[in-house]
Amino acid sequence: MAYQLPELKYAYDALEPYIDAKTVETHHGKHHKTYVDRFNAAIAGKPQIENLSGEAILSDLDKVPEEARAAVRNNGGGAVNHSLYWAVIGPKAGGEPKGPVADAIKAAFGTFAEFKAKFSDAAVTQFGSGWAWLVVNKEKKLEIIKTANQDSPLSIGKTPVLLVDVWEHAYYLKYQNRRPEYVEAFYNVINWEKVNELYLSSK
Ligand code: MN3
Repeated sequence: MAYQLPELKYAYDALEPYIDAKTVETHHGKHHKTYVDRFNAAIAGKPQIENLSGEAILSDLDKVPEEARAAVRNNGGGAVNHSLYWAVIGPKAGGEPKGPVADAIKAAFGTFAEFKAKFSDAAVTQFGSGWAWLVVNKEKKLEIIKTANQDSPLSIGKTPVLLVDVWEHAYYLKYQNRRPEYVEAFYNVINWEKVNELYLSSK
């Protein structure tokens, strides 16, 4: 069963003015699609992995035959990370979290403002391409991490509940080199209901 490019649940322009339509169209239809296609090519004909979910494969890269491991790590990461990215953002979103994840954020970081400062710092200071993440760690606590390239927290035993793409392709058309402005705008499109759902299912 090949990995599928998920359809967006909103229009390309639905995240305006925070993320522009052209960026969403290119990011989903070209960048994400390419990761999906290359991921499928990398796992095709490999019985150890080809019927596993993308998440299961990334959670145990040792299972991947060595000659395919780099391609799977990069393109499987690209496929799965972007599917989650589109799911945790949306129109008519943003604001402050509610429910259990809001309580967990307060427990881990003190206040929402402190969480925001730390998450933004991770996103802005990730050198080069990569992601900043809010993850549930092995102790079932929330933690902020960053990863390079398309590396997934799943590969180090952490479950993502929120992520922001800081590859230039995620913001360059609208923000050019102003990554901090993109990161600040990103809070307006976070779908906290979905983040809460991911948090609850991680426990
Ligand atoms: Mn991207």
